[in-house]
Amino acid sequence: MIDYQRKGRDMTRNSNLIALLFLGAGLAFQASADDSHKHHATNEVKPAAAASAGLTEGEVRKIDKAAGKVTIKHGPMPKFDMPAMTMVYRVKDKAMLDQLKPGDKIKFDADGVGGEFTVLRLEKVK
Ligand SMILES: [Cu+2]
Repeated sequence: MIDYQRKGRDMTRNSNLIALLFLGAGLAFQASADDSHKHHATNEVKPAAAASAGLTEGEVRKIDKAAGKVTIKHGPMPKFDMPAMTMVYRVKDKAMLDQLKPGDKIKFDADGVGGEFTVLRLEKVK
């Protein structure tokens, strides 16, 4: 039992060492990576634009009801300084997904909730 615990600690230490070794390479990779989705990581909100931005147009691509997530191909979102793209959003309430199917045109409002982009409001466009 004691031997097992010691072995576990050594393995943890080795993992940390490996993580450190790769940290430099990781940073270099990030710097050169395509930054088209950079804004997603920073979760930056521009308060001045948020109030008047209104709803964003989008099209439902994929629905994951169990996870409470929806993939939306959306137009530009000035409030997040986000260009048009396809991305996954959480939904505030899983029931919001009941009325949706892939291909539906929608208008929606989203915000950063707990570090994740979350759809707060959503309506279908007829
Ligand atoms: Cu996006």
